[in-house]
Amino acid sequence: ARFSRLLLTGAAGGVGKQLRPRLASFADSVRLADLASAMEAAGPAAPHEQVLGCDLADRVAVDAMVAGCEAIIHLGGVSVERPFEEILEANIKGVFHIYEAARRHGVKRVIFASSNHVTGFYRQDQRINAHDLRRPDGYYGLSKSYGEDMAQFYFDRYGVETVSIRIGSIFPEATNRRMLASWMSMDDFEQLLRRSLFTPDVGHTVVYGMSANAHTWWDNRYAAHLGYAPKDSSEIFRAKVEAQPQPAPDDPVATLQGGAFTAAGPFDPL
Ligand code: NAI
Ligand code: 15L
Repeated sequence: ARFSRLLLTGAAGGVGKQLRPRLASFADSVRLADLASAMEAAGPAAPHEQVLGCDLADRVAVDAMVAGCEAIIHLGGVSVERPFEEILEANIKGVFHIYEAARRHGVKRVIFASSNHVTGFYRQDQRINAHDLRRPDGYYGLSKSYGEDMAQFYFDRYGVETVSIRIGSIFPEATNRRMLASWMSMDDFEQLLRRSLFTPDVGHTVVYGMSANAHTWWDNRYAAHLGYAPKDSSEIFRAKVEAQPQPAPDDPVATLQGGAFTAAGPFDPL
C-alpha cells in the first residue's frame, strides 16, 4: 500500500531530516514543509518531493499546504519546553489548523507526533499505558495532550483517523540513563509509522514510541492492533552511559519519566 501524496510537517527538524529519504516507499509524492527559513536550509527537492515554507500558526497557509495530500505526518512545532505564547502559536493553533485542513480536504489519516511529556510526571518506577491519566510536565506536554484530544474529536465528529505516537527519545544514540528507557531508533520509528499509516480502522490510537529496550516505562497493550514489533534496543549504549557521571538520586532526571522537562520554568514574568 502507498499513498499518492503524503505531507510531512517539521521536515527540516532533527527527526524530519532523517525520515525524509525513507518516505519514498510510503508515497508516490512527498510534500515536505517547515518554516520557510528552516526549509531553505534543508536542500533541494528530489523528483518525488515538493518543498514548502509554511508557518503552522497561519491558518490559510496550512490549508493550502494540506490541499491535495492523502495523509499527514505532523512533526512540526516547538519540540521543547518554552513559554506558553510560543507553544500556543506553533503547537496549539498549529494542530487545530492541521485538523481543520484535514477535514476540509478529506485527509484519511494523520500521524500526530505526540510526546512522552504528556505523561512526564509519572515516576520512573511506574509502568503506564495509554489509558492512564495524562500528567503533562509543562506547556509543551500540555500542547501534545491537547493535540491528542483534538485528534479524538476529529475522529468522533468527522471520521479523520489518527495515530498519536507518544515518542520517547528519537536520537542517534541514547546518551543518558533516562534515554535507556525512552530511546527509539529511526528504523523502529519507520516501522511504527508504516503500521500507523497502513493498518485499517485505527480510529484514534495512542501508542508509545520506543524501541525494544530492556527496561521501559510504557505498556502498548492498547495499540496491539498496530502490530508494532520493534527490533532495536538501547542496551548497545548501556556501557557508555553507565561510565558517565550520574545525576543525584533525587534529581528529576533520575526520578521522573519526563526528566528535566518537569523542572523547567516558571516563564512569563509580568
Ligand atoms: P525539531 O525541533 O528538531 O523539529 C521540529 C520542526 O518544527 C523544526 O524544524 C521547526 O522549524 C518546525 N517548526 C517549529 N515551529 C513551527 C511553526 N510555527 N510552523 C512550522 N514549523 C515549525 O524536533 P524533532 O526532534 O525533529 O521532533 C519532531 C516532532 O516529534 C516534534 O513535534 C516533537 O515535539 C516530537 N517529539 C520528538 C521527540 C524526539 O525524541 N526527537 C520526542 C517526543 C516528541
Ligand atoms: C521530546 O518530546 C522532545 O521533543 C525531544 O527533544 C526530547 O527531549 C524527548 O522528548 C525526550 O523526552 O527525550
